[in-house]
Amino acid sequence: MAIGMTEAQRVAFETDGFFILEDFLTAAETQRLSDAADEVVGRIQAEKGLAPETHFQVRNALAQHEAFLDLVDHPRMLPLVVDAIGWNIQIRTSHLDYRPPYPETMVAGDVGVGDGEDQEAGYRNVSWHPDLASPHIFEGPSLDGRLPFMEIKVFYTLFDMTESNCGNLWLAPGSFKRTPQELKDMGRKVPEEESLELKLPAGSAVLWRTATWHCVGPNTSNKTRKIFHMGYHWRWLRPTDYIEQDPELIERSSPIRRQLLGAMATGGDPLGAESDVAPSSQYWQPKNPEDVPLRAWAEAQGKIQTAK
Ligand SMILES: O=C(O)CCC(=O)C(=O)O
Repeated sequence: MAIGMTEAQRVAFETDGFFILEDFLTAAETQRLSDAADEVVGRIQAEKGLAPETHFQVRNALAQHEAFLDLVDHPRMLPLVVDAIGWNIQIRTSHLDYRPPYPETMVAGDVGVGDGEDQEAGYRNVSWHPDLASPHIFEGPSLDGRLPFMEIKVFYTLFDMTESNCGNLWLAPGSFKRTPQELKDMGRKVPEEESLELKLPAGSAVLWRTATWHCVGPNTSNKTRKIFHMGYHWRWLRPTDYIEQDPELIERSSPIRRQLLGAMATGGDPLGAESDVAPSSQYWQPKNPEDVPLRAWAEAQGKIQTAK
């Protein structure tokens, strides 16, 4: 039973692989996140001596600013996340992408093909791809060559992305049901009629299956692309951005946030109560309900919904 998702959103998620929530964040939330992006980027630029026009991405960005951390369990997004992927979850990755306008003389390649000066200049992630399909991850044996459902991300726009060619995220609706091989065979060119350039106001959100083919368009506008992705996957997979989050961060987090940050309840042994003779990863089949407080939360939400 859905605790947050409408029937139309469920159908879009199953059919297209995503649904869009325009103006999801309040103006104050968007401003706080946009300011946080500037602050974090400014700090990293200063620390690393990067020029202001450098494009870069910050991973495990949730640990860089409280505003980003607060997106982990955003009260209006969490029900949608749990409806999409369940309660036995944690953060796989959180990333901020900061992409200043291209230099005026730069000639962008075809959208998502990775053949232009922008690609050569290191503007990463422009090419069409599904996530998790590299030879190291899931290009192993599979029943029919398709990717299993492994994760979702929530994409947040922290700048006005309503125009074309301002570093828009492109998605190919329904492509999570197609094989990565098919995309390769297409020369990584997705026909216009099979793709969608997202044009969204600041503060919008998109909940999407990351097996959906996606790419980032060029930024030939005069504004900086500032966006955030929060990725959720199952606790029995391994995160990419961290092994363990900072103990101080875990210590001051609520139980649900702790779970999402990949931690056990305080004092819990990750290998269970009989770890000496019968170790059993509590990331697989948690015995202590305190290790997965999101379950009780989801059940309580369900009851509240039913009672209405
Ligand atoms: O920056 C973006 O919006 C997309 C990034 C991306 O393609 C990825 O992380 O796989």
